[in-house]
Amino acid sequence: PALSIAALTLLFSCGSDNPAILSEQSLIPLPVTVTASDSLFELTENTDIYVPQNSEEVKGIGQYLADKLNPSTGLGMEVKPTDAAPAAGNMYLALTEADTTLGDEGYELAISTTGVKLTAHQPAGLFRGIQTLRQALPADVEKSDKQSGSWKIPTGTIRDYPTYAYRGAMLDVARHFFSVEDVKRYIDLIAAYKMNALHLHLSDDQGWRIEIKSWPKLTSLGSKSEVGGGEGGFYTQEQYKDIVKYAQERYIMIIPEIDMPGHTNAALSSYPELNCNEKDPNPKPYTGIEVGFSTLCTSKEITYKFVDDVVRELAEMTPGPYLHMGGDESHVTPMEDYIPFVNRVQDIVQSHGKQMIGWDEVTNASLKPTSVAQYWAKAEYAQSAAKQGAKVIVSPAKKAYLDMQYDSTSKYGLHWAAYIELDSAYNWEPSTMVPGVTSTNILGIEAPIWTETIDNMEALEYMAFPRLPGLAEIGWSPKSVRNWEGYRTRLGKHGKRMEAMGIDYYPSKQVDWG
Ligand code: TNX
Repeated sequence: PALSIAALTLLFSCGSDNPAILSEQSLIPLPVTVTASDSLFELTENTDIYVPQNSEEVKGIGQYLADKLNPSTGLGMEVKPTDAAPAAGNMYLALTEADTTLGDEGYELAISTTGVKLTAHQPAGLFRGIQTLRQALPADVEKSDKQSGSWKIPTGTIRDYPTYAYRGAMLDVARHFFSVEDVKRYIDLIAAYKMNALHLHLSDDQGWRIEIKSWPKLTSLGSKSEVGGGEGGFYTQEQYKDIVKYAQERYIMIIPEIDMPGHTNAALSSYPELNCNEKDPNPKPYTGIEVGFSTLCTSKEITYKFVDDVVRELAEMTPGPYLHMGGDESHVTPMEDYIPFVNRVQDIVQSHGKQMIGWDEVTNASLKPTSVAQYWAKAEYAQSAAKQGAKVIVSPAKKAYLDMQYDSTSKYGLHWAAYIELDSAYNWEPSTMVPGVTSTNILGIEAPIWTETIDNMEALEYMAFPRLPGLAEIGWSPKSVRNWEGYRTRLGKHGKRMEAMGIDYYPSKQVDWG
């Protein structure tokens, strides 16, 4: 049967970045199900955003939506509490007690000719659904100043929920410091792809980036260096709490990392008593990019006083359940010292009511089932975590490291693990990456970015985009709906949207950017 005249008219009346068919929108991550119908809903001057009367939280989410759409559309949408479904022409956010199958982050987005209805079991689901709604609108909606044009959304219904509970990004603010504003921008970018965790690598050999009131020299001395000799920097506790709140409003948890016992030159040079006083009793600030040369003195009691104070202060200002204690590349800590150290750090973290995450080497110690190992290099460490009943965050350096160069011509980045072009970053599956580490062992995936070679947002975004959206899709979308060819096509159409978002992405030749 031929297309109806109405459908044909619709097909030809819309710009190519906004096809009239919901299932042909370049949605990233791809939803679990998309059922398209062949009409459009148009936002107009009369459109408002209705929210249930009884929920301040949903009202806040409605306001987030209004703040996203109003600058570009100029439609001045208002958030209006109501106790019934609104009249035709509006948008409506609602929570459903009954639809428990949507889980903590799932949503149903129903777009009809009479309006938009977004429903979720939990507020986080509404927030995730709004990200889909943004992508169903023309790309220009992402611009920050008023655009001409009409604001049509293809009709249909999307039911969607994540495959993995944890979908994170990591930002190394130790090698090069990034300001609070930069971190907020990165939070906004990862939120658009439904990620729900930002892991901040807050300390390393080159700098200590978080105020610890009981050990003030960590920042008065230890924050003033970075790779290449720049001025460094740190977050005050107030600034850190502000980042946490900003992330929370986007249903993203902050996971602070203090790396130990290695990667600690900044702490060791601020407090020489944390050294074992053997070869280098008073290390200087470090601005190079070597790894594995520093260690806390694991045999001194003061080291555990230090760890306890740092963990206590971090735990007090971190609402999420996890603290990341590093544990990677401790090449100068003998294994017989490393193991009891990690075990004791794990107890300290637990005594402050948190769960420990560590890089995969921590599986050499005895992990509690509440602890999490972050797989980055060694399959047998991930397997050991699974055997010990601990969960695994999957972030293989050769697939998920956003600081790896795309190819040998990339302006920034390293290539010790691999060159990672878009197809390589996309074409892998967490549950079959390591034999014996399957979905039940996996908490989720993470896309880390180390910043030895990256010292500004443009460079950061160039390395993260467009690989990060693909990694977000691996964590969110079921394996059964994902494939490289389909993703490549969607990503091509998504280029304009990234541009509208002000993202300076890498225009890979693997993609036809249209
Ligand atoms: C290895 S990955 C590290 C980092 C470096 C990174 C550079 C990991 C747990 N440790 O210290 O920054 O390589 O790609």
